[in-house]
Amino acid sequence: MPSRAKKKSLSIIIYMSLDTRSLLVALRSSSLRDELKVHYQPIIRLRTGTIIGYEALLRWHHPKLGMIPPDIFIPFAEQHELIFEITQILFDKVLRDQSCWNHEKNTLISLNISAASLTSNDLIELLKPLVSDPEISNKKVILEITETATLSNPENAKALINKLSNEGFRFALDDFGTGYSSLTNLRNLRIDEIKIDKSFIQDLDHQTHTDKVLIDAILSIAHAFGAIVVAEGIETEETLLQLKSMNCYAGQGYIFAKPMPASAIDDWYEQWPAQWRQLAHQKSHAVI
Ligand code: G
Ligand code: G
Ligand code: MN
Repeated sequence: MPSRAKKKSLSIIIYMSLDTRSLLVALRSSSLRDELKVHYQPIIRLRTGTIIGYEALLRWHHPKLGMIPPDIFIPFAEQHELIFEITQILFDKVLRDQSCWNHEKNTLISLNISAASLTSNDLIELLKPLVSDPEISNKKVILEITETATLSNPENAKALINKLSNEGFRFALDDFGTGYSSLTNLRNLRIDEIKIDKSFIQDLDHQTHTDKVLIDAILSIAHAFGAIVVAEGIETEETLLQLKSMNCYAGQGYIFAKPMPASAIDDWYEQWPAQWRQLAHQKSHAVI
């Protein structure tokens, strides 16, 4: 079973075992703010090993319900109109975390934006305090959107994206290739970055030719639109090597780092040059 499907079914099992009333109470609780943590995963330029930025990912550990994955609680919060509060908590924490890491203040920060937030001007209000901080300017923020987000209200989404693009925010199409409207979105929206879904990436080393052909096609399309490409879910050296040989611009995945708390980033950063050298060295062996 592809890992995405495996993860989805695990999420469904967690969801089935959760009592939705308890989940709703937990989401409305005042302790939610303390329970939600933001983890960060580096995004790496594949040719040079340069750190381009970090994707912020929410983690929720509830004292009684345990770990609840974002692909369970985000859609649930959207259904119950609690997503605004969660996005607010995310932005507050990202802002606070900026003081935690001491290196390369210029790297980009990628934030996942849920469908519901894209249809309202509240998003602009939420972003204001984040980008009025001297450490974070509009140009540093990439808003990752999924196809479902743009589908639910295409005209509103387009207007909001245009407005924010004019203010310097950049947009990434997340999970590219898994929805019904990838190309329509590219045509209609101002997209700066395409994130190839990990289901395409993870089968790259042991699948038929198909995924390679698809990734090549996505790279050409992105190039034509002037968007950069980030491959998600790189786990093995073989995959990394393939993507580099295809001139894929950037990637993220467990081979570089798992999502980590802000307090761990400086330590990871310290050892990164050595880790990259080792990966590059293995590459030269593999080529020979
Ligand atoms: O980190 P993980 O693989 O468990 O994330 C699962 C899904 O949850 C991903 O699709 C990711 O985009 C989404 N997700 C993680 N953090 C956030 C967040 O802060 N906001 C939104 N809207 N989605 C998030
Ligand atoms: O949908 P979105 O792209 O936002 O999801 C990103 C999620 O993918 C992160 O939450 C992270 O937990 C997960 N992820 C990141 N790198 C890897 C990887 O190498 N393998 C797998 N299986 N998941 C990953
Ligand atoms: Mn994402």
